[in-house]
Amino acid sequence: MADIQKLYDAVLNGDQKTAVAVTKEALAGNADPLELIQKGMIPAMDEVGKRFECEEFFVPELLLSARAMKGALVLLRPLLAERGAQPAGRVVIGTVKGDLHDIGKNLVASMLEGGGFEVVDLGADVTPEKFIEAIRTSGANVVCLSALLTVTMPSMKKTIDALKDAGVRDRVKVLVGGAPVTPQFAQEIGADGYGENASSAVSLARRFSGVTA
Ligand code: B12
Repeated sequence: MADIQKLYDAVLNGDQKTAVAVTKEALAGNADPLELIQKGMIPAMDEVGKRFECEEFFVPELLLSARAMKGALVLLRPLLAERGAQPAGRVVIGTVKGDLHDIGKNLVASMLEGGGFEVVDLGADVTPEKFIEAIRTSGANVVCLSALLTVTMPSMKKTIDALKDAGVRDRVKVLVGGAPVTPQFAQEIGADGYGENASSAVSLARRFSGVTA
Protein backbone atom coordinates (compact mmCIF):
# COMPACT_ATOMS: atom_id res chain seq x y z
CA MET A 1 0.00 0.00 0.00
CA ALA A 2 1.55 3.32 -1.09
CA ASP A 3 2.14 5.88 1.60
CA ILE A 4 0.54 8.79 -0.22
CA GLN A 5 0.39 10.95 2.92
CA LYS A 6 4.16 10.60 3.40
CA LEU A 7 4.74 11.63 -0.22
CA TYR A 8 2.35 14.58 0.21
CA ASP A 9 4.23 15.68 3.35
CA ALA A 10 7.64 15.27 1.70
CA VAL A 11 6.67 17.47 -1.27
CA LEU A 12 4.95 20.02 0.97
CA ASN A 13 8.01 20.19 3.24
CA GLY A 14 10.40 20.38 0.30
CA ASP A 15 12.15 17.18 1.36
CA GLN A 16 13.46 15.75 -1.89
CA LYS A 17 15.33 12.89 -0.26
CA THR A 18 12.19 11.58 1.44
CA ALA A 19 10.01 12.24 -1.62
CA VAL A 20 12.34 10.10 -3.72
CA ALA A 21 12.67 7.38 -1.04
CA VAL A 22 8.88 7.16 -0.50
CA THR A 23 8.28 7.02 -4.24
CA LYS A 24 10.85 4.23 -4.65
CA GLU A 25 9.27 2.33 -1.77
CA ALA A 26 5.77 2.79 -3.17
CA LEU A 27 6.84 1.61 -6.62
CA ALA A 28 8.56 -1.42 -5.13
CA GLY A 29 5.18 -2.21 -3.58
CA ASN A 30 3.53 -1.91 -7.01
CA ALA A 31 1.88 1.45 -6.39
CA ASP A 32 0.07 3.10 -9.28
CA PRO A 33 2.35 5.96 -10.51
CA LEU A 34 -0.67 8.00 -11.57
CA GLU A 35 -2.19 7.74 -8.11
CA LEU A 36 1.05 8.94 -6.53
CA ILE A 37 0.91 12.02 -8.74
CA GLN A 38 -2.79 12.74 -8.53
CA LYS A 39 -3.37 11.99 -4.85
CA GLY A 40 0.04 12.88 -3.39
CA MET A 41 2.04 15.31 -5.44
CA ILE A 42 -0.56 17.56 -7.08
CA PRO A 43 -2.51 18.21 -3.83
CA ALA A 44 0.81 18.94 -2.09
CA MET A 45 1.77 21.53 -4.72
CA ASP A 46 -1.73 23.03 -4.46
CA GLU A 47 -1.16 23.46 -0.74
CA VAL A 48 2.27 24.98 -1.40
CA GLY A 49 0.54 27.50 -3.68
CA LYS A 50 -2.04 28.35 -1.02
CA ARG A 51 0.64 28.85 1.64
CA PHE A 52 2.61 31.06 -0.73
CA GLU A 53 -0.47 33.16 -1.38
CA CYS A 54 -1.06 33.76 2.33
CA GLU A 55 2.64 34.49 2.84
CA GLU A 56 3.27 31.48 5.00
CA PHE A 57 5.70 30.18 2.35
CA PHE A 58 8.21 32.22 0.36
CA VAL A 59 10.26 31.58 -2.80
CA PRO A 60 12.87 29.31 -1.11
CA GLU A 61 10.09 27.01 0.16
CA LEU A 62 8.53 26.97 -3.30
CA LEU A 63 11.84 25.97 -4.84
CA LEU A 64 12.39 23.18 -2.35
CA SER A 65 8.90 21.77 -2.92
CA ALA A 66 9.36 22.02 -6.68
CA ARG A 67 12.67 20.17 -6.38
CA ALA A 68 11.10 17.43 -4.24
CA MET A 69 8.32 16.97 -6.75
CA LYS A 70 10.72 16.87 -9.68
CA GLY A 71 12.90 14.28 -7.94
CA ALA A 72 9.93 11.96 -7.58
CA LEU A 73 8.70 12.69 -11.11
CA VAL A 74 12.00 11.47 -12.57
CA LEU A 75 11.15 8.01 -11.21
CA LEU A 76 7.51 8.10 -12.31
CA ARG A 77 7.91 9.52 -15.79
CA PRO A 78 9.24 6.35 -17.49
CA LEU A 79 6.57 4.24 -15.82
CA LEU A 80 3.82 6.51 -17.06
CA ALA A 81 5.34 6.29 -20.51
CA GLU A 82 5.38 2.49 -20.36
CA ARG A 83 1.63 2.44 -19.88
CA GLY A 84 1.03 3.78 -23.35
CA ALA A 85 0.07 1.28 -26.03
CA GLN A 86 0.32 2.53 -29.63
CA PRO A 87 1.97 5.93 -30.21
CA ALA A 88 -1.07 8.15 -30.41
CA GLY A 89 0.67 11.13 -31.96
CA ARG A 90 3.62 13.47 -31.57
CA VAL A 91 3.54 16.42 -29.22
CA VAL A 92 5.91 19.36 -28.85
CA ILE A 93 5.56 20.95 -25.44
CA GLY A 94 7.13 23.90 -23.64
CA THR A 95 6.58 26.75 -21.23
CA VAL A 96 6.47 29.97 -23.22
CA LYS A 97 9.15 32.65 -23.38
CA GLY A 98 9.77 34.53 -20.13
CA ASP A 99 8.19 31.87 -17.93
CA LEU A 100 10.29 29.50 -15.84
CA HIS A 101 7.45 27.48 -14.27
CA ASP A 102 7.77 23.95 -15.52
CA ILE A 103 6.20 21.64 -12.94
CA GLY A 104 2.73 21.64 -14.48
CA LYS A 105 4.22 21.40 -17.96
CA ASN A 106 6.33 18.41 -16.86
CA LEU A 107 3.21 16.75 -15.50
CA VAL A 108 1.37 17.32 -18.76
CA ALA A 109 4.36 15.90 -20.67
CA SER A 110 4.48 12.83 -18.44
CA MET A 111 0.75 12.23 -18.72
CA LEU A 112 0.93 12.58 -22.49
CA GLU A 113 3.76 10.04 -22.56
CA GLY A 114 1.59 7.84 -20.36
CA GLY A 115 -1.23 8.35 -22.85
CA GLY A 116 0.94 6.93 -25.60
CA PHE A 117 2.24 10.11 -27.20
CA GLU A 118 5.80 10.76 -28.30
CA VAL A 119 6.73 13.96 -26.52
CA VAL A 120 9.39 16.48 -27.44
CA ASP A 121 9.84 18.57 -24.31
CA LEU A 122 11.53 21.90 -25.03
CA GLY A 123 11.65 22.92 -21.37
CA ALA A 124 10.82 26.36 -20.02
CA ASP A 125 11.34 29.89 -21.36
CA VAL A 126 10.96 28.64 -24.93
CA THR A 127 11.11 31.11 -27.81
CA PRO A 128 8.63 30.89 -30.71
CA GLU A 129 11.59 30.05 -32.98
CA LYS A 130 12.38 26.95 -30.93
CA PHE A 131 8.75 25.77 -31.18
CA ILE A 132 8.83 26.27 -34.95
CA GLU A 133 12.09 24.35 -35.34
CA ALA A 134 10.80 21.48 -33.19
CA ILE A 135 7.57 21.23 -35.18
CA ARG A 136 9.57 21.06 -38.38
CA THR A 137 12.07 18.46 -37.18
CA SER A 138 9.71 16.24 -35.18
CA GLY A 139 6.68 16.24 -37.45
CA ALA A 140 4.49 16.87 -34.41
CA ASN A 141 0.73 17.08 -34.84
CA VAL A 142 0.06 18.76 -31.48
CA VAL A 143 1.80 21.67 -29.74
CA CYS A 144 1.25 22.32 -26.04
CA LEU A 145 1.98 25.76 -24.61
CA SER A 146 2.13 26.36 -20.88
CA ALA A 147 2.13 29.67 -18.97
CA LEU A 148 1.86 30.31 -15.23
CA LEU A 149 2.33 34.06 -15.17
CA THR A 150 -0.22 36.58 -16.39
CA VAL A 151 2.71 38.57 -17.83
CA THR A 152 3.78 35.65 -20.03
CA MET A 153 0.31 34.89 -21.40
CA PRO A 154 0.98 37.27 -24.36
CA SER A 155 3.93 35.00 -25.26
CA MET A 156 1.34 32.35 -26.10
CA LYS A 157 -0.26 34.62 -28.68
CA LYS A 158 3.18 35.62 -30.01
CA THR A 159 4.06 31.95 -30.40
CA ILE A 160 0.84 31.14 -32.27
CA ASP A 161 1.32 34.18 -34.52
CA ALA A 162 4.92 33.10 -35.20
CA LEU A 163 3.70 29.61 -36.18
CA LYS A 164 1.37 31.26 -38.69
CA ASP A 165 4.14 33.47 -40.08
CA ALA A 166 6.44 30.45 -40.43
CA GLY A 167 3.73 28.52 -42.31
CA VAL A 168 3.50 25.67 -39.79
CA ARG A 169 0.29 26.64 -37.97
CA ASP A 170 -1.90 24.43 -40.16
CA ARG A 171 0.23 21.35 -39.48
CA VAL A 172 -0.54 21.31 -35.77
CA LYS A 173 -3.30 21.68 -33.22
CA VAL A 174 -2.32 24.13 -30.50
CA LEU A 175 -3.34 23.35 -26.97
CA VAL A 176 -2.82 25.89 -24.18
CA GLY A 177 -2.96 25.64 -20.39
CA GLY A 178 -1.61 26.83 -17.07
CA ALA A 179 -3.22 28.39 -14.02
CA PRO A 180 -4.01 31.89 -15.41
CA VAL A 181 -5.16 30.64 -18.83
CA THR A 182 -8.90 30.47 -19.55
CA PRO A 183 -10.95 28.92 -22.37
CA GLN A 184 -11.90 32.43 -23.47
CA PHE A 185 -8.23 33.50 -23.67
CA ALA A 186 -7.44 30.36 -25.63
CA GLN A 187 -10.12 31.28 -28.14
CA GLU A 188 -8.99 34.91 -28.35
CA ILE A 189 -5.40 34.01 -29.23
CA GLY A 190 -6.45 31.43 -31.82
CA ALA A 191 -5.53 28.23 -29.97
CA ASP A 192 -7.38 25.05 -30.86
CA GLY A 193 -8.02 24.02 -27.28
CA TYR A 194 -7.62 24.72 -23.59
CA GLY A 195 -7.00 22.12 -20.92
CA GLU A 196 -7.28 22.85 -17.23
CA ASN A 197 -5.11 19.93 -16.13
CA ALA A 198 -2.84 17.16 -17.34
CA SER A 199 -5.68 14.68 -17.81
CA SER A 200 -7.66 17.03 -20.02
CA ALA A 201 -4.47 17.65 -22.01
CA VAL A 202 -4.36 13.95 -22.80
CA SER A 203 -8.05 13.74 -23.80
CA LEU A 204 -7.73 16.78 -26.04
CA ALA A 205 -4.48 15.60 -27.64
CA ARG A 206 -6.15 12.25 -28.28
CA ARG A 207 -9.14 13.94 -29.87
CA PHE A 208 -6.86 16.11 -32.01
CA SER A 209 -4.95 13.00 -33.10
CA GLY A 210 -8.12 11.09 -33.97
CA VAL A 211 -7.57 8.53 -31.22
CA THR A 212 -10.87 7.33 -29.82
CA ALA A 213 -9.78 4.84 -27.17
C1 B12 B 1 6.35 26.56 -7.75
C2 B12 B 1 6.17 28.01 -8.11
C3 B12 B 1 7.29 28.73 -8.51
C4 B12 B 1 8.66 28.11 -8.69
C5 B12 B 1 8.67 27.37 -10.06
C6 B12 B 1 9.56 26.15 -10.07
C7 B12 B 1 9.38 25.37 -11.34
N1 B12 B 1 10.46 24.72 -11.74
O1 B12 B 1 8.33 25.33 -11.95
C8 B12 B 1 9.61 29.36 -8.64
C9 B12 B 1 10.04 29.62 -7.22
C10 B12 B 1 10.83 29.33 -9.54
C11 B12 B 1 8.62 30.45 -9.02
C12 B12 B 1 9.05 31.68 -9.51
C13 B12 B 1 8.17 32.74 -9.72
N2 B12 B 1 6.87 32.78 -9.47
CO1 B12 B 1 5.83 31.19 -9.06
N3 B12 B 1 4.73 29.91 -8.35
C14 B12 B 1 4.86 28.61 -8.04
C15 B12 B 1 3.54 28.02 -7.49
C16 B12 B 1 3.61 28.00 -5.97
C17 B12 B 1 3.18 26.63 -7.93
C18 B12 B 1 3.16 26.43 -9.44
C19 B12 B 1 3.06 24.95 -9.67
O2 B12 B 1 4.04 24.29 -9.93
N4 B12 B 1 1.84 24.41 -9.49
C20 B12 B 1 1.60 22.97 -9.54
C21 B12 B 1 1.36 22.54 -10.99
C22 B12 B 1 1.07 21.05 -10.98
O3 B12 B 1 0.19 23.23 -11.43
P1 B12 B 1 0.15 24.10 -12.80
O4 B12 B 1 1.48 24.61 -13.12
O5 B12 B 1 -0.99 25.05 -12.71
O6 B12 B 1 -0.15 23.01 -13.90
C23 B12 B 1 -1.38 22.32 -14.00
C24 B12 B 1 -2.43 23.04 -14.86
O7 B12 B 1 -2.32 24.44 -14.84
C25 B12 B 1 -2.29 22.42 -16.21
N5 B12 B 1 -1.32 22.93 -17.17
C26 B12 B 1 -0.14 23.57 -17.00
N6 B12 B 1 0.43 23.79 -18.16
C27 B12 B 1 -0.36 23.29 -19.12
C28 B12 B 1 -0.23 23.25 -20.51
C29 B12 B 1 -1.23 22.67 -21.26
C30 B12 B 1 -1.11 22.64 -22.74
C31 B12 B 1 -2.39 22.13 -20.63
C32 B12 B 1 -3.48 21.56 -21.43
C33 B12 B 1 -2.51 22.16 -19.24
C34 B12 B 1 -1.49 22.73 -18.50
O8 B12 B 1 -1.93 21.07 -15.91
C35 B12 B 1 -1.05 21.06 -14.79
C36 B12 B 1 -1.26 19.76 -14.03
O9 B12 B 1 -2.60 19.58 -13.66
C37 B12 B 1 2.49 29.06 -8.01
C38 B12 B 1 1.22 29.21 -7.17
C39 B12 B 1 0.07 28.37 -7.66
N7 B12 B 1 -0.91 28.19 -6.83
O10 B12 B 1 0.01 27.94 -8.80
C40 B12 B 1 3.32 30.34 -8.06
C41 B12 B 1 2.97 31.49 -9.05
C42 B12 B 1 2.57 30.86 -10.40
N8 B12 B 1 4.23 32.22 -9.17
C43 B12 B 1 4.03 33.47 -9.20
C44 B12 B 1 5.08 34.44 -9.29
C45 B12 B 1 4.65 35.89 -9.18
C46 B12 B 1 6.40 34.06 -9.47
C47 B12 B 1 7.61 34.98 -9.61
C48 B12 B 1 7.40 36.24 -10.48
C49 B12 B 1 8.07 35.32 -8.18
C50 B12 B 1 9.19 36.30 -8.04
N9 B12 B 1 8.85 37.41 -7.45
O11 B12 B 1 10.28 36.04 -8.47
C51 B12 B 1 8.68 34.05 -10.23
C52 B12 B 1 8.64 34.07 -11.78
C53 B12 B 1 9.79 33.38 -12.44
C54 B12 B 1 9.53 33.23 -13.94
N10 B12 B 1 10.11 34.10 -14.76
O12 B12 B 1 8.82 32.34 -14.36
C55 B12 B 1 2.55 33.85 -9.15
C56 B12 B 1 2.01 34.27 -10.51
C57 B12 B 1 1.04 35.44 -10.39
C58 B12 B 1 0.52 35.82 -11.71
N11 B12 B 1 -0.79 36.03 -11.74
O13 B12 B 1 1.18 35.98 -12.69
C59 B12 B 1 1.91 32.53 -8.54
C60 B12 B 1 0.47 32.27 -8.98
C61 B12 B 1 1.98 32.70 -7.01
C62 B12 B 1 1.11 33.83 -6.49
N12 B12 B 1 -0.09 33.57 -6.05
O14 B12 B 1 1.51 34.97 -6.49
N13 B12 B 1 7.36 30.08 -8.80
